[in-house]
Amino acid sequence: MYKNILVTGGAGFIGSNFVNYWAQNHPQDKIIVLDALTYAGNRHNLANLENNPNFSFIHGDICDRTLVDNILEKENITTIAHFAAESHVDRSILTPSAFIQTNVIGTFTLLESFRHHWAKQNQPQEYRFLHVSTDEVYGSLDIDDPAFTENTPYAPNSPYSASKAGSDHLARAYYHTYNLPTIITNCSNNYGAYHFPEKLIPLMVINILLGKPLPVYGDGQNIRDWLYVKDHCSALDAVLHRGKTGETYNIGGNNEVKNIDLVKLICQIMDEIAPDLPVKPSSQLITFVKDRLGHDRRYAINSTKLKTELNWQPSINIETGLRETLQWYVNNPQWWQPLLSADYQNYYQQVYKK
Ligand code: NAD
Ligand code: TDX
Repeated sequence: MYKNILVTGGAGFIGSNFVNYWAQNHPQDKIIVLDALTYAGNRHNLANLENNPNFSFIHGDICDRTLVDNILEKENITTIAHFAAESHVDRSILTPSAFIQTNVIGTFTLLESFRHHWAKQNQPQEYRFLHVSTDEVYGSLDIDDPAFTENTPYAPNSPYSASKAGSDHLARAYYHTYNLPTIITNCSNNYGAYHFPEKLIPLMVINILLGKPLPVYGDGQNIRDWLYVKDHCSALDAVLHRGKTGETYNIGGNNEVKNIDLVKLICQIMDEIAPDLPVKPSSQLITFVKDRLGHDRRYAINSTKLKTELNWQPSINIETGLRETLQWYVNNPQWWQPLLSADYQNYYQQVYKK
């Protein structure tokens, strides 16, 4: 059966990669993007689809219940893929309230609206509410701890991860209480094209191109499990088509890397692929700076469940995916240059000039 799929946050990093992926792999499905176009939303990410008759874009807020009700009814939505969120940990430390509003109240609004819509259609079994979440809800691992599984207790440590944990609990409760067909995914750190400059990888790449310092927090020994964004999209495809409602699926890249090693690898690849760098070797720009407050030491995802039950695994390792990603930033300065706005500079000053 064809889907009418509402993608919230579809103009952001992962959301836009997902929309582009979905249009390519499921061209008969209708895609409706709902996005508030915050600083992190960018319509250019969806430029390829502007003339696609099965794609439409609605500029609006997921907290607007009337708007969401109207979209679900008018577009006869069968599936929600919910990406919209405030997503940056450093911003959640500076201004947590937006995280509670969008991540908790926004998710609640969508769940309520979808519940009523689903009930009006006599509770079709094939409807889905896919709640896209993060490994950060599980807290921080020590170096020898086993990776997070779906049964790891929640222990969020930042306002961001606490707000995502709250939204996960709501999605879970709506299945348990109303039998609403929700599925939760908890994914590790993504990287790829259209990643907003504030996040580690694009920030390092852009600063190398501009000859600016590369700020590594604390001792640089924190570990993240990196997943290529297109592999995240294929995992969500597997979950939407073959996943069981009421379940949680962990999605990871099986690519644990220390921040400092990742930054050095980025420098090495950039020295090879980028012509005329202002500072070369670019590793000279690495600068250790004050640590992030409450900085989680290590994340690692065990995605055995996804592998064994849904036959999914990542297709690309970090070296290959990183090379492709870095080349994309080198080739597309017209995408990232306008994002380094006065507002962004102001944010940058607040985080890095403490
Ligand atoms: P992002 O910040 O790049 O994009 C968020 C998008 O949501 C933007 O387009 C923004 O305009 C939109 N948005 C924000 N508030 C909104 C609102 N109130 N109403 C409508 N739209 C709104 O985020 P991302 O990195 O693409 O992350 C997408 C989702 O995946 C998030 O839920 C995040 O928690 C989760 N996630 C991200 C990662 C990662 O590494 N980036 C890893 C795991 C999970
Ligand atoms: O300037 C920096 N220097 C630095 O050392 C920045 C921006 C980050 N870091 C460190 C902090 C983290 O240990 O790099 C690591 C990665 O940082 P981010 O890119 O900010 O990602 P993280 O905090 O791990 O969260 C990301 O992955 C999980 C996404 O932003 C979240 O939305 C997702 O849920």
